[in-house]
Amino acid sequence: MLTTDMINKLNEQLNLEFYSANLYLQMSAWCSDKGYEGAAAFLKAHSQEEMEHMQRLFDYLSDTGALPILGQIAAPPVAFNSIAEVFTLTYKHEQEITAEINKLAHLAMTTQDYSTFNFLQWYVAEQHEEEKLFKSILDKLDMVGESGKALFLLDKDLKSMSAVT
Ligand code: OFO
Repeated sequence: MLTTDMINKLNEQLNLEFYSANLYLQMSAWCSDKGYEGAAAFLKAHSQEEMEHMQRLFDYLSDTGALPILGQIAAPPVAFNSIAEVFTLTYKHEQEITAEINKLAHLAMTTQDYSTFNFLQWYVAEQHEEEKLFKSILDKLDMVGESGKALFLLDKDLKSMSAVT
């Protein structure tokens, strides 16, 4: 049995995961529009992963007898200055999500809600992977620079990564 506070906070996270999915899907549309088909495929695949993050929270709430509530989801940005800006924002966004998951884990621990604490461990591990993944893309961008040729190669690389994210 979850506390009302925990139910509210898990629902907030559920909606945040929806936002992440929309953000990456919108970024995917921008990339596709600019001809970065690899980046578009990568972000689209990642958007689907975010929907799975949302679904896990939905199921956990439901399975513990609470009501998942789908609220209003903020509109993501639609225009970006460059592919570097897109991936700088994704990394920043993942860091923000990690901070939210950490807050949730802290609440679960300090209220002795060990079931939720255990449930959240999957997200703790996942955020570690997500930050690592997005940081690796930023590192590659730093390494190759932003010439047309460099971006073409990075885009090809992202295409191959889209199959494994
Ligand atoms: Fe990208 O981890 Fe969920 O939001």
